Amino acid sequence: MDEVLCRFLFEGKPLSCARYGEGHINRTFLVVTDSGRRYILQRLSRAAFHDIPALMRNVAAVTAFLAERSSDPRASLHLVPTVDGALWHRDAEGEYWRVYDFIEDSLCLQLPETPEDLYQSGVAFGSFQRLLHDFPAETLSETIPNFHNTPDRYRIFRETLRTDPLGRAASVQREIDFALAHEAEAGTLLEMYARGELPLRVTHNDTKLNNVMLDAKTRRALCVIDLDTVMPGLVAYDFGDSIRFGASTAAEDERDLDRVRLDLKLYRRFAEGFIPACGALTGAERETLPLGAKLMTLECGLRFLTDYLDGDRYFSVARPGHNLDRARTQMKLVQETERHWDEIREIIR
Ligand code: ADP
Ligand code: GN1
Ligand code: MG
Repeated sequence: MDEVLCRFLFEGKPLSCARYGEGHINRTFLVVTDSGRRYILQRLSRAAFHDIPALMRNVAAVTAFLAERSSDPRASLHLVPTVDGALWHRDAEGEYWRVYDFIEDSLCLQLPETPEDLYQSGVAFGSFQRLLHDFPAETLSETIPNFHNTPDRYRIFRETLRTDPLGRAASVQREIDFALAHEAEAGTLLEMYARGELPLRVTHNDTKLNNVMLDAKTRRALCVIDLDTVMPGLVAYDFGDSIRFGASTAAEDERDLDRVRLDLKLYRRFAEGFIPACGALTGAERETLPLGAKLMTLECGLRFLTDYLDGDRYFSVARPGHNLDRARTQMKLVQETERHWDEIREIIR
């Protein structure tokens, strides 16, 4: 680790470096230096990202664009350069590392403590969307091709099911059946887009509550983080992924499914933060938001199940069956969405 730390231009000498946060993709560390400054050091996932230099160029461009549009330095991520003036370091094993200033006096929540917290995350992700409306989208690389292409996620699922590399499929037939029974709807958003009914925007694509920082004192939206998947996309993806994670009554990996329900009060509060903050959405975009939430939940459940079948190679896991537990909560939330569909349509009228 010392070899990595000495490559970055920290203020002061690093005193400690410890694992940090609950992200599923990158390996994140908190670095504290003798000047009292704190930093986030990350080893980027090569399983998730196949062109990390291109990803880092996206992140640099988006953070610079956002920094220009706000006077508050805590309103966007800041990359710390290496001693050679680069934005990332590649070590002898070929791993990629980057450093951000730690966003101080902030909160990062795994579950909203009050509906207001989720409202604020809606404001953060909606504003992010609006601020990037004139970002030159064509300059962004697609860091994970087909990221929210749900039919393509089904294709990968079927392929994994066919090879069943660990022989796990037989033990999860119920979950497999659930996924297959929901396939028909998977392409609806992309079909609308192909018919010219929905505009392409610059979207975040990973709008979990723990990818936004709130101000610790005011609990207001401060900064959107985890910009690795900023790519052209549909607004329903960003709305949907936030609902998937934030409007649930339980954690994404809760094992007791009786505790996993969709909280419509949270659903409404997120929408109240997100929709106005986006600026002008078209009528069709607005109408697709509930479907976006359903499809993002279904897609995420499918991705967790696929990774379980594939031997947990993509998402970080902390226990055996972790990805299966996550897949099950998402499937429960899809059922919940179906059960409450009419009420949800009322919320997004
Ligand atoms: P992953 O892609 O693995 O989710 P993230 O970039 O989301 O990685 O980082 C993981 C966690 O680290 C976040 O959920 C947050 O708690 C924390 N984090 C990341 N960047 C910062 C930052 N600049 N300041 C403070 N905390 C951060
Ligand atoms: C991953 O990186 P993180 O933990 O914020 C994943 C998302 C999933 C999410 C499920 C690049 O998000 O797509 O929805 O886990 N990110 C990537 O919790 O695959
Ligand atoms: Mg994250």
